[in-house]
Amino acid sequence: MTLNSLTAQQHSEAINRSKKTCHSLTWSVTDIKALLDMPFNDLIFRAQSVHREYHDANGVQLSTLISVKTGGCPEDCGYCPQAARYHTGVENQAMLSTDDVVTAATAAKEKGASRFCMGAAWRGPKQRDIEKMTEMVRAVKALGMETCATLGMLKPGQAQQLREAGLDYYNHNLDTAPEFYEEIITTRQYEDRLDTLEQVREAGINVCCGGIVGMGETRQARAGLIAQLANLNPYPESVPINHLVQVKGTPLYGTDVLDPLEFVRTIAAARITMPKAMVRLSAGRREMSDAVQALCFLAGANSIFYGDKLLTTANPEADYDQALLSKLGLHAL
Ligand code: SAM
Ligand code: DTB
Ligand code: SF4
Repeated sequence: MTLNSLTAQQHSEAINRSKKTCHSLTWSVTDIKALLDMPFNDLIFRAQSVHREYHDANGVQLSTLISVKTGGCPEDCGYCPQAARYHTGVENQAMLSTDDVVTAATAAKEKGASRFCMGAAWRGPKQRDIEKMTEMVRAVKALGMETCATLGMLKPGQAQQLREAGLDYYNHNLDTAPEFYEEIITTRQYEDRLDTLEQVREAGINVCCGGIVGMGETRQARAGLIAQLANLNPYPESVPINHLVQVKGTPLYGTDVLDPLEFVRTIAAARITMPKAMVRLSAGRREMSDAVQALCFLAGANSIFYGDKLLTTANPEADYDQALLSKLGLHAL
């Protein structure tokens, strides 16, 4: 039986079975492609049904990002404005002080963010970087916020040090399907990413892992990305779905822009296949209409990046987002 022919009740029974056995459902790429191929209304209805079974239907979690070390990265990620080899106009900035980070986190908390995510343009942190990061994590945690970091690949022992400092989440994305990956990044392998994710898991840190759509991939490749994420055992607690922000100077600048409804479908597939996860409508919201964002929430997104800036590119102004949430009757979690 294909997923297309599963009734909503059968689907819900399958999920209940998986809850009882504590195993994550395994999803084939074909299953997920079948979801993405569904009539739009059926797909959204199914995603919204799953969403309501597991989550507050009108709650949205707010995470604020800060770039603690900007630009000059040795990697070649084809989407990234911070790669040293592309000329994007991003100014390199040495590591921020813990005081600067605390000031920004305090402001984010006052504006309603519950989580503060610290990003660094590294291939991976060196030991002295980990020492500074643990200091920042401790300081942000002391404000009563959830902490998240995205620092690149981790070496053995580093995740443990971050956990001991109070790190709640580590963000490390698979970015795309394995078969499309080499078109985008050559300086680190898919396996390297899976290895870092395993270390994060083993250290007892929640996993935040997702990808980017709109990089010229096929629908089949979007299904492949979701399958990789959904089949992680257990699947990530937090799944950021980024829409490519096209930055002049990066190789992906000028890529044909994805139909926004394909983005919404990807969110729905993430929600259906990872029912308990927080699905984050991530980069690319500034270029999205309110109506498309509303469809993403209907499809099961229940988290956003909140604050005027992502890492180096613009995000909607906090006041704009507050007005959007209010217009949709959504509340911050
Ligand atoms: N350097 C670390 C790493 O790559 O693991 C951490 C920071 S990196 C900027 C975090 C994630 O941001 C990337 O994995 C990618 O998914 C996302 N990202 C970067 N540039 C983007 C862009 N232009 N549009 C959408 N997402 C982007
Ligand atoms: C994620 O998945 N998206 C965020 C966060 N994790 C670190 C980053 C988006 C970056 C967009 C490009 C920029 O602002 O530099
Ligand atoms: Fe470096 Fe991360 Fe950007 Fe890749 S995504 S170039 S690793 S900062």
